[in-house]
Amino acid sequence: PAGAARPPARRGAAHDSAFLRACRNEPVPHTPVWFMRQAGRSLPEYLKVREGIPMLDSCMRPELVKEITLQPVRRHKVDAAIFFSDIVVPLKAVGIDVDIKPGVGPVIADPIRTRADLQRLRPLEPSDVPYITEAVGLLVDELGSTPLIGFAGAPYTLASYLVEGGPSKNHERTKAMMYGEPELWAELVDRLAVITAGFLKVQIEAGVSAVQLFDSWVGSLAPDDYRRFVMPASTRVFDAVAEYGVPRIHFGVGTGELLSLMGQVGADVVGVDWRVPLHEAARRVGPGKALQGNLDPAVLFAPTKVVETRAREVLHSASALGTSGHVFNLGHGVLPSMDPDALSRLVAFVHEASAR
Ligand code: 1CP
Repeated sequence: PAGAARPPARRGAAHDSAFLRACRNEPVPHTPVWFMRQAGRSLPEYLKVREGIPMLDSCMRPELVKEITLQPVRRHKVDAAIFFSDIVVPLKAVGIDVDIKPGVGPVIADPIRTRADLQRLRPLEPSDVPYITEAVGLLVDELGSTPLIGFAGAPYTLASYLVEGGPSKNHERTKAMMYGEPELWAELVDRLAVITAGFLKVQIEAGVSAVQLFDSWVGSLAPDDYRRFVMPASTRVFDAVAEYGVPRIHFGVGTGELLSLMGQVGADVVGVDWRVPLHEAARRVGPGKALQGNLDPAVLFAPTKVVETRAREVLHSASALGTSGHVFNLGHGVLPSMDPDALSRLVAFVHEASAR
């Protein structure tokens, strides 16, 4: 729509936050920190409010979404909130029969495997997700100067759930389509790019300050296959939201060999897992992009002294980024069995150890 590139006034309060400054490669008073999956099963207050409410139902209740999104901000004093939702919410919103089964993850009733199946993947309209617009609005009002990060799943990762029918270790059916029926694959990821871009636009129009595109499982691909089968669709997503000027973060797991390409699809900030040190990631990604990461989540199960030593090493590695920004995060999500107090201590430590 006309004027969409103008940031809504409500996003203004967070403009000078450490998180957004780091995303823009500007100097910061301290290194900002947030955690992927910071809202959720590691928090007793989350388990309490979710009791008896199925996961995807909870994503459609704005007051509940607001409460769950705020819980880790209150408890851990993180520098950014991540909107409570899931990567399969936009798929459900366009009519895909998907459920999130406890202990399993997303399960698709009728997987997408043929050309005829593609018809079910129509573009997402704002009117499909009024509860998203409402929840983002409530949160932006409440968060004030703390930025809210919106997110979506990237075409490859969404395709994997849709083609396999659920979580998968080897992505064999997905890759069989990609390698064996490249034209069908191209149309599938293109349709997913349109849905994903639509979902991010709804969140940005409603006031989120940044967006993260999760391509969690893309690390299963070789660089040449990433270039050929994934880059065009992911680029389409980033291009579609470029005009808003909000920082765009791109993250995947096991993407050491893909970091340079993942920067090229249009991200302003590249997320790095724990397998590649940040100074090496910076060399691969190239100048001008901020990095996010990358403490091994499992380190949080070690004694506090060890967590602090390892966190200091991440900060030290990031000091080689020069004028590029650093957002401290884990290399992947918080695990359900993690001690919430260890996470709170880590936030305080990162703030203290990085204070300029
Ligand atoms: O009942 C529950 O509590 C179910 C657990 C759960 C939660 C808390 C799921 C099911 N989704 C979520 C919320 C969620 N999912 C958030 C917001 C919370 C936050 O980050 O603080 C986000 C950003 C996601 C994104 C998501 N969902 C990703 C990308 C991030 C990542 O971890 O790589 C993926 C891959 C999913 C799919 C998904 N949804 C849920 C599960 C258990 C899974 C993974 C299943 C699998 O292993 O394939």
